[in-house]
Amino acid sequence: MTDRVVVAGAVFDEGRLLAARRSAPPELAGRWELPGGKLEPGETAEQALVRELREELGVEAEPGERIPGEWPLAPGYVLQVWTVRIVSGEPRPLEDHDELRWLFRHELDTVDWLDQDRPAVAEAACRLPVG
Ligand code: DCM
Repeated sequence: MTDRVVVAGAVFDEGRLLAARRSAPPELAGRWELPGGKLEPGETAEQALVRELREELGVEAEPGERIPGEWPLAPGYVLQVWTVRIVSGEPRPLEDHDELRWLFRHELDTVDWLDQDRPAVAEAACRLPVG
């Protein structure tokens, strides 16, 4: 059976990457992730990403390129990541998160990323300016 896709955004702004701290479920709460969520039936990954970032952060986002790779989550789910540019709005933790942080490349290790997000964060880091 094909794995279900969870899409997440590597949201870049002014040389920083957006990190979001999960507030639920209890086993993931307090860990940091690239914001996103599950595809709904009939959605493309890009559509799901735009919807999720609107719901979770209150921003209008524009997906850019897919970050190469695909990472296993809970059985039956895989994580795919796209670079994202915010078209309008200032991200706020409206749903699923209780804190957001913009991190420069040298700050990426200062939050406790979900294990499954770490390879994607490392790939995203390559797209940030050094410093
Ligand atoms: N998930 C993840 N990493 C992300 C986004 C989501 O591991 N960057 C996981 C957490 C959930 C599932 O995917 O188990 C669905 O996410 P959500 O609850 O946000 O829809």
